[in-house]
Formats: sequence, structure tokens, C-alpha cells
Amino acid sequence: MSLSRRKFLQGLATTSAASVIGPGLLLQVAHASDTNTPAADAPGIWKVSGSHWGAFRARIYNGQVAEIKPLEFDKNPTDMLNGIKGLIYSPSRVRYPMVRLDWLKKNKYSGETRGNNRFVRVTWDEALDLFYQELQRVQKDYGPWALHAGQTGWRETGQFQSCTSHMQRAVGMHGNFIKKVGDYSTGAGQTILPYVLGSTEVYAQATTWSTILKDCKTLIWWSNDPIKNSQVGWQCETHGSYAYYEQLKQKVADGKIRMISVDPVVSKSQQYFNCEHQYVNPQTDVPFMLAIAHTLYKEDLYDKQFLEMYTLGFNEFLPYLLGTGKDKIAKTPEWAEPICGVKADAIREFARNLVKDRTMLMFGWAVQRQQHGEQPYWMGAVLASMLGQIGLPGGGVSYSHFYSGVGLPFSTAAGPGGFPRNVDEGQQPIWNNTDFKGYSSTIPVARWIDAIMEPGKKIQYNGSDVVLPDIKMMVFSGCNPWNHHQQRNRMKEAFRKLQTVVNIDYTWTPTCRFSDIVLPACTQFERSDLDQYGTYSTSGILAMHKLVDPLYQSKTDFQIFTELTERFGKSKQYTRGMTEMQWIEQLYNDCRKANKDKHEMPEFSQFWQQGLVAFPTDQTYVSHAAFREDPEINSLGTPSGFIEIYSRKIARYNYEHCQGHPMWFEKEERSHGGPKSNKFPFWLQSCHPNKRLHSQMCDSEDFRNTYAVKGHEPVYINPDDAKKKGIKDGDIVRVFNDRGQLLAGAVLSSHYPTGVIRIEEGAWFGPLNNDIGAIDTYGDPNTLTIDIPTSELAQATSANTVVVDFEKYTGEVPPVTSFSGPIYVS
Ligand SMILES: Nc1nc2c(c(=O)[nH]1)N[C@H]1C(S)=C(S)[C@@H](COP(=O)(O)OP(=O)(O)OC[C@H]3O[C@@H](n4cnc5c(=O)[nH]c(N)nc54)[C@H](O)[C@@H]3O)O[C@H]1N2
Ligand SMILES: Nc1nc2c(c(=O)[nH]1)N[C@H]1C(S)=C(S)[C@@H](COP(=O)(O)OP(=O)(O)OC[C@H]3O[C@@H](n4cnc5c(=O)[nH]c(N)nc54)[C@H](O)[C@@H]3O)O[C@H]1N2
Ligand SMILES: [Mo]
Repeated sequence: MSLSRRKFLQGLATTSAASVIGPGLLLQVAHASDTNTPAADAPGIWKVSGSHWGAFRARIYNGQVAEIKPLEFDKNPTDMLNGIKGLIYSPSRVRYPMVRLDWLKKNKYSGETRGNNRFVRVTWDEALDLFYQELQRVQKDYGPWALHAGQTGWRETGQFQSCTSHMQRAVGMHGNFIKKVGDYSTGAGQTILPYVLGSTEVYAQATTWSTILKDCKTLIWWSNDPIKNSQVGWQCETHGSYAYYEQLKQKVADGKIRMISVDPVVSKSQQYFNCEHQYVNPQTDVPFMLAIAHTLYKEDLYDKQFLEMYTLGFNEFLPYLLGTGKDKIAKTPEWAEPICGVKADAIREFARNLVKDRTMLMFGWAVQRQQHGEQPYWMGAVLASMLGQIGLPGGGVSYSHFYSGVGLPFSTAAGPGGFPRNVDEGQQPIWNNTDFKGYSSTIPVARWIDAIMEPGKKIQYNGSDVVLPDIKMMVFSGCNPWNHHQQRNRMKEAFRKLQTVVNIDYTWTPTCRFSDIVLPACTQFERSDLDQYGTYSTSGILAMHKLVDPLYQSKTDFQIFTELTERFGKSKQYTRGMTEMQWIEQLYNDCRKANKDKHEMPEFSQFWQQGLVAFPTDQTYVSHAAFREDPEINSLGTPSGFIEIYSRKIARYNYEHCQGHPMWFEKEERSHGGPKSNKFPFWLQSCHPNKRLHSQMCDSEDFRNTYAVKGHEPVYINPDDAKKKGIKDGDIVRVFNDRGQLLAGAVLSSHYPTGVIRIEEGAWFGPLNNDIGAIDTYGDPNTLTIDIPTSELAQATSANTVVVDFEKYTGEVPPVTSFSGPIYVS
């Protein structure tokens, strides 16, 4: 935890007295909870629950979820609530424990056919015995370095049932395993920003919207689409941000705030706010920013005093900017124009606008999910430093305004804890082998396929060496690596080398297809839990009432791992002798105790009955204000305590792709005249889906059909580009490059510039057959993406560094293979 974040949290602890509330203020949301009478117009009972998509009531009738409607508290519910029913009753649900035929038959792993999707139904006991035997075998024959159970993802919400924690605690009680560091979301950003601003920034609280509305005069959304991306939250989402977006929209309309979206495409947010658009060629934000910095410098528009008082290393950066350094290239607007596609004069104009008044740069995350993704974030901090408004209300720079309600006023309350992910202190796994044989026990999250392909390879990571382990077995739960990782055909090759893959999920994702043992979990809607309402606002504690019983033979993750740990005598330790409801009650009571002096919370039974305990959200925050007030006392968590425009520490690492200050590096591939654009002229952006959370809900059939094109994932194409290729709206298109090919359905839209197409991530991979290179029948963009790191610093994913070409598909369109579950073999 960074210094500034720690101070911020300390701040929270000292502002408590004012916000004590009485029970009268507790929200009575569950006036129609489980014990309640049915509504007059519709049969059944209503229950309260919550999700990444928000809090809701569900009407249960005849043991089925009949209807879902948003909780009254949520004034801006997402359309995705309409997908929940289809998620529960999806045709793709994992119904029974399943084991891959060839793996079971030979019991010699038969990796070469992994992915052929031929499975045998087994009993729970058989499946768990096999799982346990495999854990034993791998620990005995190899060691902890051969088991990777560290991949994580967007498991469903709920503090107790959080499935990754269940899996990792249970597996960890058996033996040690490989873990990961970083994540796919912000891998580059969270690694570079501690060097520059002293905290990850991406997961920190940021300036409250009320302050921004009052003081900000120019707001730049930089690679940021909040209207689309605030629909979901890590914990139950309140959608409180949308009330502020509405006010912002009004201010833009009234000419009180100037708003510009820096983005290659016309985003959903740009359309909503009806704001200005600053087009920039994909992946070339850094040249654009360098030219802005050059203009600010040359026109003497930058804040020398701020640079002097609060930053280090501007002088080391200047020779690079001015062209007096090694490369002898001045980063002028004329230099940048052919790269970033913005006219030199327009760059100068853009720069001048930034210094007119209070300006805030608000970065989204896609721009760092590309090769050299560290650079735009670092350069963003340099630009903001030159503007000199960091720490002022409504000014400066932020890297999380859009995410999970960052920027909402927040409460002083403590949220509930969760089920422990680790083995309890003082306890040891039954295989307590900590000898990783020289391999690293923790690897950068996106480098696991590299490890399978090149075990023993030494790579650089954030100032240290990492030796990639020789992985034989993988266990997944609450993540979908055949969604989240890049370059499917390379993954296919890698998975053939594995011995055993176990996956626990409620739906037959492509990861199930490439596993050997698949265990059916139930969905969150088939179990009880509690959650924090509002990830960053801590607006309350929400009860998650079980809506219906687990479908088919599915079980809660808690039940599954209780039964697994029974096999090695650890189930008592795993459960601590408590049932599901006892855990939920204890988590609630611990939270109640933690809030005792600040917020009165009712007894558990009352909370459970009423559904939500709400806290007053009256706290506001201005990013970096304390640092601005006194940079010595409130120094940043950087090595020097100041904003580091030049980082000695990074310079000393001697990396090729991330050096001592922000720089422009050409990409491995890039559209608009960049490398490989002769052969593959289009940039493929795989943005986060408007109507899904990653791959979740892609199998929700009726909901999918609201956006799918003839049963395929949409590919958004500029009308002129489509015309040149003879493609009309609704045509099936083959998108391809040297790494793969997929079919998708054309949606023509002038919101996309020429040379840019979009296929949203999370589209389920549906290979036509098990061959390397087989066409993907539904349209998963990771069939085409490249599996290279951002740099030696973060080793993060470069999902947005990819060029492709496409054509009208004239062959017979094969059926989509993604959603029909396993091929049952008896
Ligand atoms: N090309 C491209 N690729 C990307 C990205 C991109 O922008 N472009 N974005 C990246 C980013 S930022 C992210 S965060 C990742 C997301 O990648 P993931 O987090 O892996 O994606 P999800 O689809 O959310 O996968 C969650 C899985 O957990 C399962 N699950 C949910 N709840 C439970 C539960 O309670 N129990 C069990 N057992 N299983 C459960 C779901 O069914 C689903 O299969 O994708 C990354 N990949
Ligand atoms: N609806 C919905 N919301 C989500 C999620 C979801 O799955 N669905 N996932 C959540 C998660 S886990 C994450 S990590 C975040 C992801 O948040 P982000 O990574 O910020 O989201 P994206 O939608 O991938 O991209 C945001 C914008 O960046 C632009 N962009 C892409 N490349 C460039 C570039 O090179 N330069 C510039 N200037 N702009 C560029 C895109 O056109 C897009 O408008 O979203 C969260 N919110
Ligand atoms: Mo993410």
C-alpha cells in the first residue's frame, strides 16, 4: 500500500464522529423479502440480491426466477440485469461433473487431444477423487512449481462465496503452488505509476465528482468510456456515478465545462455527453502527448514552479523532448503528425486549450493494455505536471474515474471481510514443500503461457529476474483464461503440453473445453451471501438471498472444496467448522463490530430480513491535495517522494522497452502506416463489452440475441472500409491475421474511423475443430491478438496491439460451436 493511500485511509478513520446514524436511517429495502407476501399482480415471492451488475429484486415463482427488477436504490440500472435469467437458465450450464474421455481412458494425460471437447459424465465422488489424486501425484512426482492455481478473474460477487478464495485456500491446504502478480486490467499502469506518482493510482480513490463539477473547466476523457464501463463494478455496483454524469452532461451543454474525448473511436460516452472528439491514431497517444509537451515548452505555457517544487527529472527528460539527446529528434507537432494522425496545428491548439483553465486528464485503461503500455500513463503524469494542477480540486490527472464508482462520495464505514484465501496462520499444507527448484513461485499474470511453452526461461520483471516454472497442472476457478488470455492458437499448443487441467465453473466456457476435469459450481443466484454495496463508496452492506436451489448437480464452491479437503483430512480447518450461514453471519458481525463507534448496524437477523444496511456517503476527496499542500511531510511513495518524470530506479534496470523517462517506442504491429500495416491494414480493438461482463452472460441466449448478428459476435466496421470490401450490414465477415481467423457479423458504423474495427472481448471462443488454426465460429478477438508483454517492467498483456484484415465470408457458414456444452460420450 502506498504512502498516499495509507494516509488517505488514515483520513477516513479520523472523520467518523459526524456520521453516526440511528436505526431509523437504515434503508428498508426488503419490504418484500423472502418472508413476504406476493405482490398483487404477479405470483411468487420477491428476494433481494446483488451482482457486478447492481442490486435487484427477483420474483421467485414455482422454484424458478421469474422476473428481475433493479432495487429502487439504483437510479441508473444497467440493461444487463435483463441477461441474468438467461445466465441462470443457460443452455451451456455445466450440469454434471465431467472428465475428458481421452484423459480418463489412458490416464496418461493425452494432451494432444485436449480441446476435442469429448467428455464422460462421472459422479461427484469420482471427479473429486481424480482431482485429489492429481494434486497428490503432482506434489509427489514434481513439486509446488509444477502446479499453477494462481490465475484469477471476475468471480461473481459476494464476500463469503468468492470462489477464487475457496479454491486457493483448499488447494493451498494440500500443497504450495505457483501464484501470479498483477492483473490483465491494469498490469502496466499499476506497475509504472508507483515509480511516478507513488501509488498504483488505478485502484485508488480519486477526486470526488462534486468537486469536479464545481471546479473543473476542461475535462479530458483519455481512452476512457465511463458510460459503457461504469455499468459493472467489482463489488455490487450502485451506479451512483451516472447521477454525476447527468450533471456533467448538463454542464457541457451549458458551456460550463469543456469536455474532450481522446479516442480513435466515437465512444458511447462521447455520444452521451455530446462532447468534443479528439481523434488519435490507435496506439500513438505518446507521440501526441510528447508534441503537446513540446508545444507547452516552446510556447512557455508550462508551470515551472510546480515542476521545481513537486517533481524530479524534468531536465533529464528535456533533451529527449527537444531533440538534443541521443536520438536527435525533436518531438515537435510536425514530427508527431504523421504518426498520431493529428495535424500539427491541431496539436498546438489542443495544448493551448489545456492551460486555459482548470484541466483534468482522466485516463481509462485500454491505452495501457498495449505494448509499451507503461509509457502513456507516465507521459500523462508528465503532461499533468507541466500543467501544474495536480492536487488542485478539479485539476490534475486520474487513472480510475470510471471504475466501480471511483469518484463517488463515500462513507466512513468498514466493509465486510471475506472468506480467507490463504491457509490459516500456524497451519501447514499436507505437502509442505517450499522448494521451487529455482523456479519463481510467483510470475507476472500474463506470462503463464510463456511458462508452459518455455519452462526455465529467465525473464525480467519490475527490477528482478523471474524464472518461468515448468507447469504440469493447472486449476482454474472464477476466471476464464480462454477468454482473458491472448493468441488462442498459441494457447492450444501450450495446453497440449499440460498434463492435467481442472476447471470449476457454472457454465461450459471454452476453458471447460480445454480442461480434463470440470466441476459444476452453482451460480451466485443459487446460494446465499453478503456483499459490500459500492466498491469505493461503501454505501452499505447488501444481503444476497439465495433465489433458487442449485441447478442440475451443481454445488456451491464452498461445498465442493469442503468435499475435496475431506479427502486429505483438512475439511474442518477449511470450513473452521462453520456452515455457509454461520460464515455469512460472522462476516456481518465482524463488520458490525468494526463499525460500532461510527455506524449503528442492526442485528444480523434484522439485516438479513431487510436486505440492505445503508451508510451515509458524505466523504469527499481531492487526489494529491495533501502532497500539494506539503510535499515534504506528505511525500509520495516514489523513491524520492516527488513526482518522478525521470526514474533513476527504472533507468538502472537497463530495460530496452522501458527506460528512464517516458518515450515513444514503435509497436510490434500498428495500423495507419505502422509495422505490418501493409499486410494487415486494420487495427482490431477489443474493448470491454457494452452488454456483458467479459465472457459472463455471453451464453445468456435471448440477451445475446439482442446484439448478435445472425448468431455471431458483432464486428464494428467503418462504412467506407466495408464498402471497399463489398460488405453490407449483417454480412458474415472473416477476420484474420497470421495468428488466427474468426467469423463475426458486420455492423457498419461511422463511429469507427477507417482502419479501425472493434470486436468486444468476452465473445466465447468456438473453434470449428481441434486443429491449430481452425476458424473460430463465433468471434473471439483473442483468436487474433498477440501474446507479447508490454515491456520488461510490467510484463503485462498487450491485447490492444494487433492488426488484422477482413473479407466478406462467402463459404458455407458453419454452426457456432461455442454454446452447446461438451460432447457427451458414454
Ligand atoms: N483481447 C482482450 N482480452 C482481454 C481484455 C481486453 O480488453 N481485450 N481485458 C482483460 C481484462 S481487463 C480482464 S479483467 C479479463 C477478464 O477475464 P476473466 O475475469 O477471466 O473473465 P470472465 O469472463 O469474467 O470470467 C470469469 C469466469 O468465472 C466464472 N465464475 C463466475 N462466478 C463464479 C463462481 O462463483 N464460481 C465459479 N466456480 N466460477 C465462477 C464465470 O462463469 C466465468 O467463466 O480479460 C482480459 N482479456
Ligand atoms: N460494460 C462493461 N464494463 C466494464 C467491463 C466489462 O466487461 N463490461 N469490464 C471492467 C474491467 S475488468 C475493466 S479492466 C475496465 C476496462 O476499462 P478500459 O480498459 O478503460 O475500457 P475499454 O472499453 O477497453 O476501452 C476504453 C476506451 O479506450 C479506447 N482506446 C483503446 N485503445 C486506445 C488508444 O490506443 N488510444 C486512445 N486514446 N484510446 C484508446 C477505446 O476506443 C475505448 O473507447 O472496464 C470495466 N467495466
Ligand atoms: Mo479488467
